[in-house]
Amino acid sequence: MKINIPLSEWTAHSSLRAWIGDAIRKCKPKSVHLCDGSSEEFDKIAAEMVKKGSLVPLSKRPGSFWCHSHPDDVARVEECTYICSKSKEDAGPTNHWREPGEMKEHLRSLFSGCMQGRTMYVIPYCMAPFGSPLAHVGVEITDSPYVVLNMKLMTRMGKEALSQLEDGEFIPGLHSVGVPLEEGEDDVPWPCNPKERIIVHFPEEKSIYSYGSGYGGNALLGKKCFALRIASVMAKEKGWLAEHMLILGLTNPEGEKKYIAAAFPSACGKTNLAMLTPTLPGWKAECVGDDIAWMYFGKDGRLYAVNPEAGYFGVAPGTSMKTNPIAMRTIERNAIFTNTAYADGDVWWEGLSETPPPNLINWQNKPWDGKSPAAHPNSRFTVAMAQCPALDPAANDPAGVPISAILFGGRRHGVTPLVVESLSWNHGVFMGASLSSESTAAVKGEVGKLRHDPFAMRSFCGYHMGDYFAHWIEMGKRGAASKLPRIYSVNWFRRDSKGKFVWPGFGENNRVLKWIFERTSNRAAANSTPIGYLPAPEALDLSGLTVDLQSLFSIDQSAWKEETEKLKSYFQHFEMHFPKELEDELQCLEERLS
Ligand code: SAT
Ligand code: MN
Repeated sequence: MKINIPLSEWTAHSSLRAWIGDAIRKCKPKSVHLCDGSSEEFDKIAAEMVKKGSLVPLSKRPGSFWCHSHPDDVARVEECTYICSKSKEDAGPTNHWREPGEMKEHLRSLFSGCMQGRTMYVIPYCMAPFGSPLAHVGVEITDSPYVVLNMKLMTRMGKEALSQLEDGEFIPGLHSVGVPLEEGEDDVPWPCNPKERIIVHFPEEKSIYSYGSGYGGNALLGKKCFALRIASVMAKEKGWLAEHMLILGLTNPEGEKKYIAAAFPSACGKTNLAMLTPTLPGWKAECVGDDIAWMYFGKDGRLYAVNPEAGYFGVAPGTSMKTNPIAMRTIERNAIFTNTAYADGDVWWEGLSETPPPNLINWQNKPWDGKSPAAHPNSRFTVAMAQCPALDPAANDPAGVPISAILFGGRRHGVTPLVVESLSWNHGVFMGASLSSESTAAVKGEVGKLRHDPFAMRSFCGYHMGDYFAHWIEMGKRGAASKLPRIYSVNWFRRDSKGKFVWPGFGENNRVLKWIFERTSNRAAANSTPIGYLPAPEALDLSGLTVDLQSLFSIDQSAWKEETEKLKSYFQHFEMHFPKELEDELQCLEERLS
């Protein structure tokens, strides 16, 4: 077995060395590469992948590559994602569970010899800015060079992360595509093993195992596995929050700046909102993060947020100079495109331009038939946030940014209005718990089906969701009451009777954010309704825009009564774990509606 540098030279950390040694004995790779995170390393691995046919360099985008996956490895797989806490009760009703000992046995047999004929890469990475009170180091062992390249773009990866670790604790993540190679056997461009696919978390020992998939959140273990599922457990234990939220800085024409965090399910426009181009004169928006926020209360009693990631894994289809010019400029170079279409040295996807370029190759590397989607609906770009022209100056600040407002949003064609302000912290927590959204292509399965997605964390909470709600209630008591962020429910996706979107969205969301911005300084008017505070007429800046306010804000009493009935039966899943405070909120809502 070949190794690029002796393990003892790479790290002095004894339990890290022991874990790597165990993984080598178990997985039996042909060679081992201990990563340093340098650009030379990135270039070398990318060149090897190009030679093998796994990546195609893009002549029109410097430093960028196109890549297409196996047709059955295109999204997160919730049905094979497990939280293996000691007791089943602790995983709660939103997670799949198996007894940890039994699962360990299964994993032992899966991983045994699984890297034969392949290189094992060892990737140290740091989630959150170096020196942040929330910064944590993870180490991912993988046999996928694609994962190494993506982790380099998405996280603070390499030597510096390793030196941050010193002799401290790290989150181990073992990943394999699950396709050992016989001596002399040829590899395929995208090895994966959909039949044996499994993603497992042990919340007590804080470890991650992923087998059989090479795609996105299944394989880039720093993202959903660590920064959400494992981190949510750490946050509960230590009194902070790990959330599926973007973080955005907003400056008004007078130069006053505030930060907003917003939770939306996967593929519901987080990246677009995080990179918003304001349409109102004099407003400026800057991006701290587009997917995950780690938040804690500072000594001053305010809630602070850091983005644990250092890059974006954004949905490509629909991204264009019209919808998200900031993202378009971010991905002009040094980006990896997975499952988009390809033509003449560049990538293409539905919505990028009105007419597709000639000689288009679809996401499965076949000439496009002109009918089926050319790019997979969950095709993605991976890019370092350092390239974002609207990167917030505080994006790398170890202390994070103070949060003035928290938004919860779903994709709903009816019922929930454009924007509602909660009556209190607990009512806001109730809004988060009540979130439902129509399903998207980010998850394997049916698209467009309404499902409960509390806090947009349905797939990402590493423990009992009822206890998670209670943790949010508790957190409200930790901050200074007058400094707690206000909480809002938003819905950009309401449709009229003909099925057309009523709200233009994208940059025009600036108008909703302006109202929220001013509300948090008590400068904008609101009307009290049974479901919360709605903007008073005139308080929402609609200058130069014609929209049907009635369709955006109407509260259909009977639809809301039905909604509360559905919530009541959904919340029963959480049994004794469902906090009393939220029961009270539900009851008060029912009373206000009657
Ligand atoms: O989980 S992924 O990182 O593949 C994307 C998402 O679903 O948010
Ligand atoms: Mn996400």
